[in-house]
Amino acid sequence: MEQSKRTEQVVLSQRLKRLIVSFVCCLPMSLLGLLLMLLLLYNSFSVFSFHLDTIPPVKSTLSPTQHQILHHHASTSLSESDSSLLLVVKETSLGLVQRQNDSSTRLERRKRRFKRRIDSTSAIIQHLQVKLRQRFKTRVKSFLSKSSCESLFFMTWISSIESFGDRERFTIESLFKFHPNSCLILVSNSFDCDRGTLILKPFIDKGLKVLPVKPDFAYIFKDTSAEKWFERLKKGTLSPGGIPLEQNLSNLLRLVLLYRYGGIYLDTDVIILKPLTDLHNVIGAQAVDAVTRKWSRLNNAVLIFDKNHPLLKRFIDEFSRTFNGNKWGHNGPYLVSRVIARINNSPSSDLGFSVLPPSAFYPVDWNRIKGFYRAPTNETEANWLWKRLAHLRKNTFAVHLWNRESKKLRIEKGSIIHQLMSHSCIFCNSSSLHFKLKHVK
Ligand SMILES: *[C@@H]1O[C@H](CO)[C@@H](O)[C@H](O)[C@H]1NC(C)=O
Ligand SMILES: *[C@@H]1O[C@H](CO)[C@@H](O)[C@H](O)[C@H]1NC(C)=O
Ligand SMILES: *[C@@H]1O[C@H](CO)[C@@H](O)[C@H](O)[C@H]1NC(C)=O
Ligand SMILES: CC(=O)N[C@H]1CO[C@H](CO)[C@@H](O)[C@@H]1O
Repeated sequence: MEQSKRTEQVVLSQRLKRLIVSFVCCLPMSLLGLLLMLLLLYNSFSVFSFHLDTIPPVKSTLSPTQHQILHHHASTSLSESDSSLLLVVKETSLGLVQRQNDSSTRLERRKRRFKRRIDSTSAIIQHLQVKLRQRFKTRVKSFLSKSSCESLFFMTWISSIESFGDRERFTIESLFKFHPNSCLILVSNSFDCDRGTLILKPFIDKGLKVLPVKPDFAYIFKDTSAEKWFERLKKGTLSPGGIPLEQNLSNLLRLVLLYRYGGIYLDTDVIILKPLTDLHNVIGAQAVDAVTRKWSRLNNAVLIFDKNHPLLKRFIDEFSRTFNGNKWGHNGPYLVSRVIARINNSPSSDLGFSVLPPSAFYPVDWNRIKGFYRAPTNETEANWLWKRLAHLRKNTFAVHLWNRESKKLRIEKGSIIHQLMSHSCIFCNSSSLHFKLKHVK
């Protein structure tokens, strides 16, 4: 009897463990908190009702059968809910029952059993927290060791999975089109779930190597100046500013990921046009001065750097030092421009990197991107389009689509974007196209 109950408990705690794992992995922290709170509430109610049921009979002398019932009743109502947080309530209720000190040894035993369960449950939760923290590190490590990666790509998605659309998926498609033997680590708080797996399934089915993984910021930022910045942010001594934090975290995350692992970072609104594997330690200019022909603004949508590159360290230091969550671009494109302008002004420093011209990654400015989505309407426009296309094919590695500037634009058949997508697709069924893409070899 006792034996079978114990095995039952083991099974129960194992089931609980699995349940918690599956929940914790897929829920944002706030939801998790709410869930635990609800459980707590539910539990306190169940304990309350247990009192009402059982205390009156205790006052009178109990027959053995009633005893059985009480015992049974108590143990089921108590084993129904499991969580270390809830057990505080149970202990108090147990004290009340014990005051009746009818069958006190049995209650003693039960109390010990609960105590064991408290310990085992909190151990599970502690273990889980450690596991969650180690998950990023170990998963990335095992992914990299078991896949032989010709090159390593990073993308970040610190946003809901629902907002990861067709265009974002196409960035992955174009990346693998020209780097079929590379690896992609998709650092995302929302991708590490069923729905994310579904989006990535076609790629994985094709044997392409992609790992969606939740960021462990404490681990990723460790031993960089970002660590202190993150600490301050967590403690609330740093104002996150009026702007959503996601983009700013993404601005920092890309720098630190490359610093830690080295590789190629891509924004999720980029179409790759050719292999990037010959590029090392490069950043792209998005604009050049019309007179001096020198760059006037750099961008951080595409970054290719070796591990531990000193320029990345400068970027990270600058981020931690000057973060301002209220100014658009301050921690992103303006940051990289600021840092490199400073380096160029001190001629003694050679950090070993190149600035590529806008044609490399930003061949079209954000305020002209519309033209790339339109089909030509007359011969003049058609001629312009073919010339532009030939130039792109020759000089451009990737086209940045400027996020919101083009998000709602409809891709017209025959437009530049249509032609580029036809050339860079693997599945060629992008739903942002209202017609079928023809596969171009
Ligand atoms: C209840 O327990 C106390 C001490 O634990 C004992 O002194 C008392 O006699 C018990 N009462 C009954 C009714 O058994
Ligand atoms: C495109 O094709 C892939 C692979 O066949 C499929 O998994 C995916 O659902 C398709 N997407 C659309 C939008 O049709
Ligand atoms: C072609 O169309 C554009 C815009 O629709 C117009 O501005 C341009 O004048 C046209 N050119 C010719 C030669 O018709
Ligand atoms: C300082 C800084 O770059 N803040 C950025 C935070 O993210 C928002 C977008 O969500 C940007 O607009 C801000 O520029």
